[in-house]
Amino acid sequence: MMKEYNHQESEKKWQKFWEENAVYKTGDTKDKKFYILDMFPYPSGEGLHVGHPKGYIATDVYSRMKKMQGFDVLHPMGFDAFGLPAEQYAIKNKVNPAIATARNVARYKEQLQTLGLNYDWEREISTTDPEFYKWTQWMFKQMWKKGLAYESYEPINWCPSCKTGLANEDLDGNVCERCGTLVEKKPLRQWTIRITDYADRLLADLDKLNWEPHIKELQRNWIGKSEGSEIDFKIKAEGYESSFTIFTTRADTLFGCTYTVLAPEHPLIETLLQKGCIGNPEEVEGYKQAAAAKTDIERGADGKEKTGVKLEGVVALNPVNGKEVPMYIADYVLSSYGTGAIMAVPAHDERDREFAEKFGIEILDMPFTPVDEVLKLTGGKKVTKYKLREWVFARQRYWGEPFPIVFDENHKAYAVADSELPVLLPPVEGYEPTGTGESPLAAIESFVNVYGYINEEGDFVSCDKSDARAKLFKRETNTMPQWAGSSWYYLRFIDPKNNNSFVSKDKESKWSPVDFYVGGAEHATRHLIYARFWHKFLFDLGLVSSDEPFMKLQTVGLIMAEDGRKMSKRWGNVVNPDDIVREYGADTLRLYEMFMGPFESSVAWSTKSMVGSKRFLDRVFKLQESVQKSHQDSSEIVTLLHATIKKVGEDIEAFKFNTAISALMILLNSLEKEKEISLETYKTFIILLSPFAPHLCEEIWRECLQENISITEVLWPAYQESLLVSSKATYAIQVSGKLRGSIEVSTDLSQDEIETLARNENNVAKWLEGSDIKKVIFVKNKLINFVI
Ligand code: ANZ
Repeated sequence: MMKEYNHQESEKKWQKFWEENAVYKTGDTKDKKFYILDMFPYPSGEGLHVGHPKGYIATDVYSRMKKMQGFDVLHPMGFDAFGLPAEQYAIKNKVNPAIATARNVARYKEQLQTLGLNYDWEREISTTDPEFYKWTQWMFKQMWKKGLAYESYEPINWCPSCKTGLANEDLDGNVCERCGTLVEKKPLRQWTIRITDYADRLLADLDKLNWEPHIKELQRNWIGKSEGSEIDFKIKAEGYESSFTIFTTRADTLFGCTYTVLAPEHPLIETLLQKGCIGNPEEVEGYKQAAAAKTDIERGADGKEKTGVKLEGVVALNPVNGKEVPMYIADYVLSSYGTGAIMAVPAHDERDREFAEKFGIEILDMPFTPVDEVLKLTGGKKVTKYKLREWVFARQRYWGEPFPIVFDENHKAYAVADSELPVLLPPVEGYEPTGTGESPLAAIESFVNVYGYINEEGDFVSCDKSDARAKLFKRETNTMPQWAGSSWYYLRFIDPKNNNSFVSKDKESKWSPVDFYVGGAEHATRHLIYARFWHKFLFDLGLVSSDEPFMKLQTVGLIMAEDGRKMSKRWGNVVNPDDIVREYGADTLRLYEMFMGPFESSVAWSTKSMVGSKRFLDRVFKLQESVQKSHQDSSEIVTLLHATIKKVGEDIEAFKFNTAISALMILLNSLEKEKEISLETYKTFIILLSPFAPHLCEEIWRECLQENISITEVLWPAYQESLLVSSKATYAIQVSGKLRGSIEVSTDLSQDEIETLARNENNVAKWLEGSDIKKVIFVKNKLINFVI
């Protein structure tokens, strides 16, 4: 009598075995490499729920197969532990963020390890580790030296609840993406990075990338390239001559321009007010102040009632015909876009029409004039504008990387010398944000005040106060945003312990770029833009060998709760992976999450279906009872086996895990019908299943089949083309009579098996999601219709 499989015992045993035998150490002997990466998590205090590891399991399955296919595989994991979430957790729970982070990282890691994920933990990194952020600071310094990073004082988005300035990317509409509070505009001293210098390349190079089209589209829109013209308008005012430049994408409509608008922040308004040219200064001042409190998103929103004030006493001259047109200030014109001034053509522009109707301005429908003609006539020029804004890079918060910058008594900035890096984040008593626009670091004198001198390279070097060269400098006290470390962390995994550079040239050229990157779609216009920009900057310095960091990208569909809502503590519908692992095993969880539905779709968790995965694994274990060493399999079995090898390999490659698993289920059904099966066939089956259920398969491999190397080290089986099915049929798949897909299958398959395959076809699965199948109409070799 065969002994039962005990997942609790086996899973622990094999995890220990794998660790002791370092089977997950990154290989460095093969001529083929594969770098597969998960977007690393920030370790929140709540630990993982079953939704989090879906992507991790997928990269794990994929990387196991790649390794068995003879690649050196790099599959690392780390923690993005700086930033607001970690800090807020710390404040709420009244524990120092450093301590909370260490605790949360340990907890995350333990949870990930119980899932049997094959990360090379020797390469673990955390963005909060001084040995890591030393390089973040070093890279910022390079940007500063190149003039790409600069200090600025413009009004930026300010979250009154998080008490910090935010980048455009940190907003969700006009609220803070973190806490949902309406953001304000606030002038603030800050650090800014000229990401727009890279706008063109960020846009053009999207074409090189094997990314999902909708993610590329999100980036295209975020960058928002617009080709248009800049044209100068002269103004006529009492005792003052001047002009302003407008940006338009429709220079051909210039003859229809009946008024012009300046953004409330436009510098010309201030000048006109000071010169006393404006007849209604109080009204204009009042409008300016009201506009300052609104965000760009609020101001630019479609359908919002237009407001504005006419500038009395001044007019603009239309440069094509010298016609006088009135000037307004109105907040629908944004100072941050184009030139902050427009020519308004109410006959052709919806927003201008609404404004003109409200203010009783003439609407003049004139024939179009070719753009080139307009530009000869007016001296205007063609220009390109972007929606992408410069990257607001400073946060007035404690838990982030300090800047490698000091100031002298005249507020002249210097970068600190490389030998002074890292600039350590000092331990503090109170890390709550101050709300004053200063970070809590500003209150720590021992951090702020530092004696030193400027060396020959122009960098700051600290020295003792008594040193003859010593002068007092003040450190920058803002910290970097959460997105800093994650903009380059993938490079550090390649060479995590290097003290001389962030990555060695040799190792970088072997492993970079990341071949396959897997993570949440919510990063499309944040992390994925920042990291691409950062990488291009390093490329321009000759520090990395590719100009794009992530060649292929796959986003992960959410796992919803059983009630169809998002899993959240708030709804009390969270499923904890620890409970599932204990009761059903990590392999069951892994297999189930890969089988739930198409990888990119969001699917609701179902404990009942998960139990089905457990039953499947039990059947695989039991199948060994029918293994006969000398048995010859029938030709049908051999054919099916080879078709399965092909399908599982191709489907894992394409991240179609659910259909790879259904192919294994079909094979199991057929093998179970045989009285005996050959050892070779059983072994092949176990190898194909092992990326999904590594513990069970290792147990069978080593204990039951008495093999002497780990299953993680065996070669992936190859199929023989000549043994693949010759007779195939194509089924049209309908859902309630509407064609939703098709599949090609072997004619040897049973109706049940074909139905399983059809149900899991990606598009069909989407249409069936959440519905009960009332009836199945099956026409052999032709059609399956699921009636819902
Ligand atoms: C005259 C005109 C006539 C315009 C027409 C459009 C249609 P995109 O495509 O988004 O780049 N505009 C320019 N700068 C602006 C600013 N700072 N704030 C708000 N609106 C601004 O849009 C460019 C068009 O948006 C420009 O072309 C300008 O209006 C307006 F039939 O000029 B247009």
